[in-house]
Amino acid sequence: MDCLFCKIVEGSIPSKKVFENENIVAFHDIQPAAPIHVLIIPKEHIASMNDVTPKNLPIIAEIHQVAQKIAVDLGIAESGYRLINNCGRDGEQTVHHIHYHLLGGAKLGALTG
Ligand code: IU
Repeated sequence: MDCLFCKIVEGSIPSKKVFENENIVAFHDIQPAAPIHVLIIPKEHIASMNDVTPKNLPIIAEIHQVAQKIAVDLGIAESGYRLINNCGRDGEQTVHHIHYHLLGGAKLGALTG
């Protein structure tokens, strides 16, 4: 499958990983939108939020636990952060392997629509 994030999971495209276990990989975004900008992805290819099924829910839940851990490890748990999923065209999803943006390290601007 020609999926950039599957290649990052396999290691054929390099990334700066901050976390990895049997289900999940997290790595620094190449174009950070905040001082800390990490992408958290399941190793399994799920194209978008629209494709999450009951079978996938344990991994989606685990992504939240991983986000907590990374926030602690990177020192932003107390100051706060955002966990964002972009879905589809209007959500400006550009990579079609579900991913969660963990953003922090500065006071973030208001969400705009
Ligand atoms: P989006 O939610 O699909 O818009 O986010 C995709 C993100 O993937 C975006 O922030 C990119 O900077 C990031 N990214 C990356 O980290 N490495 C890459 O090789 C590519 C995109 I292409």
